[in-house]
Amino acid sequence: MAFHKVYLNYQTDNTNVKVNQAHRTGYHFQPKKNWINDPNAPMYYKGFYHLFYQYNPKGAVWGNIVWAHSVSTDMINWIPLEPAIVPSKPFDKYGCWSGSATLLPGDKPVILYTGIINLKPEPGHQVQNYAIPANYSDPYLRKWIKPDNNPIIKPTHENVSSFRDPTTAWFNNGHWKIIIGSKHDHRGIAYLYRSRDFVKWTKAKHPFHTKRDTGMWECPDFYPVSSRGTNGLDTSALGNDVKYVFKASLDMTRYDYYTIGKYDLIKDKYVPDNTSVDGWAGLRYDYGNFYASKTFFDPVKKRRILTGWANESSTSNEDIAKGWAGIHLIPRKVWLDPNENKLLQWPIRELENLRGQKVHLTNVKVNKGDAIEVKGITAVQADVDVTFTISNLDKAEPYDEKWARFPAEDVGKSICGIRGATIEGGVGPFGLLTLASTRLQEYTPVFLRVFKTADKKYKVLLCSDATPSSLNQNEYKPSFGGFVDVDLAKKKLSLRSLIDHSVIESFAEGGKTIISSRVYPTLATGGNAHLYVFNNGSETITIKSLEAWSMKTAHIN
Ligand code: DQQ
Repeated sequence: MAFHKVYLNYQTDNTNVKVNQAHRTGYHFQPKKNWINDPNAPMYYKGFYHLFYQYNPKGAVWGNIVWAHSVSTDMINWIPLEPAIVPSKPFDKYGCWSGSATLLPGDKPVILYTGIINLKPEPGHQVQNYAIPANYSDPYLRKWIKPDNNPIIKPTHENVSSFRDPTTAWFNNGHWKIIIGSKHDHRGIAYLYRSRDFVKWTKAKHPFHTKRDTGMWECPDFYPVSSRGTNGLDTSALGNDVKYVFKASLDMTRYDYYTIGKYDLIKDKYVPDNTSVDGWAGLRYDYGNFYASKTFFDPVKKRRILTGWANESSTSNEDIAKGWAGIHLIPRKVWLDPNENKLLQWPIRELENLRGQKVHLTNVKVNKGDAIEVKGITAVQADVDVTFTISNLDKAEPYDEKWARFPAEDVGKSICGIRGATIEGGVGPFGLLTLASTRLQEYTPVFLRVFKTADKKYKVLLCSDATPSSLNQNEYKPSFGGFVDVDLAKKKLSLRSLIDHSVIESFAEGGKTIISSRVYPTLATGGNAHLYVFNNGSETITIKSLEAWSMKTAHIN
């Protein structure tokens, strides 16, 4: 379970290690070398998108954490800048951990972040600090000042090592408000703090939200979404057509969970809807490798953008040998599904500017046992979007009602893992064999499987299974899965996969269910990688339409 590990010990400087580029991505965000984790303080300022991120300047495992900084005009191509916030003061001497940006009136950015003031108790004594730009007229915001009145928030409870990751602030009733992730025993907690001036903060009497048995809540996020259309809202937005999203990154599972709910302005509390399960049997942004994400409102295109971190699934020794670890997934636009029970997510349109050579297939039948190669694109670095039609659903396998109560981890392990891409079904498994070697010694299948309940309702499962992805025995190769909330009346299902050397991001049904997998093929690399459409279900399916593009390499850092 390599990507669940956090390495607390500092790694010695390995800047002389030769960086192995074989599994580096071509269009995903990553620095030239070394370790990265959480995205921090994404924002738009004076013509540039800013991204800060947790970075170890000295090696490919977690440690020596600073806020590295890049800017972009399209969130796909990035220009690296000097780290913006590095440990230097008593209030952040042992680390500058995650945080967020808020734009104060007059377009004045301020960053809140967690400082580590003592290595004991592990993983460190945590306080909250602020930082402001040294020069507001610099659109690159190169230099940041950490005023001497820091820290501005200290833990008031005994749990000083579980008090971190302040959110973007929102404003109402004369106060700025933020939440900070924490826990008490096994109870996950988001503490609410209020301030009139952004410097003096007071803890609210009641937590903003809390849930038993969920452990430490890292990187909480809270934001409004519109129930009318796909536009995003400013974080302070209120109104009748507004619902709210609360996300916690659960340290116990290392996945991001969210609920849709209401914001009770009288009690200043978040209340999840009864259609949203709170906790680790609940909704996930991504049913694969995706953690410590953050959103922000993009005022240029009036959308809310979500970015998350995907850790490696390789061993830390392999990471040290290759000289880097961690990528960010492609930023996604997020908005509320019209039925208001979940979010929809889609890669930002700017990504499409990297599309090159294209192939287009229509109305191709895929019979049981077929694997049809999609030729004419660079399969190792591609974007593929396919719509399948199914003429008959009668052969769908029976759905087991106990699956409805499975947390996503069990859906992946116990359904996708056991009924893999090669296990014959009725309707499905069908989908894509990505990063496949010539004789299929290696491939990562991304596939759909249709089940039928006792009362004749259909359930669709999306799987992304790393088990056959690599001949290398050392890697963590999980089977990931998530059900897709879709009405099969039209007998149509869509799947889009972004394939990039060691990552596959797959979006079912226009972004209802998403799975990101990290894989490390030994044969299916570079020009030796192939892409197939396959079907191992007894029911023939049809590729109604398939568009696939070679993706150009982005200019990243
Ligand atoms: N990563 C940061 C913490 C956060 C964790 C440290 C989540 O602030 O809780 O690098 O990955």
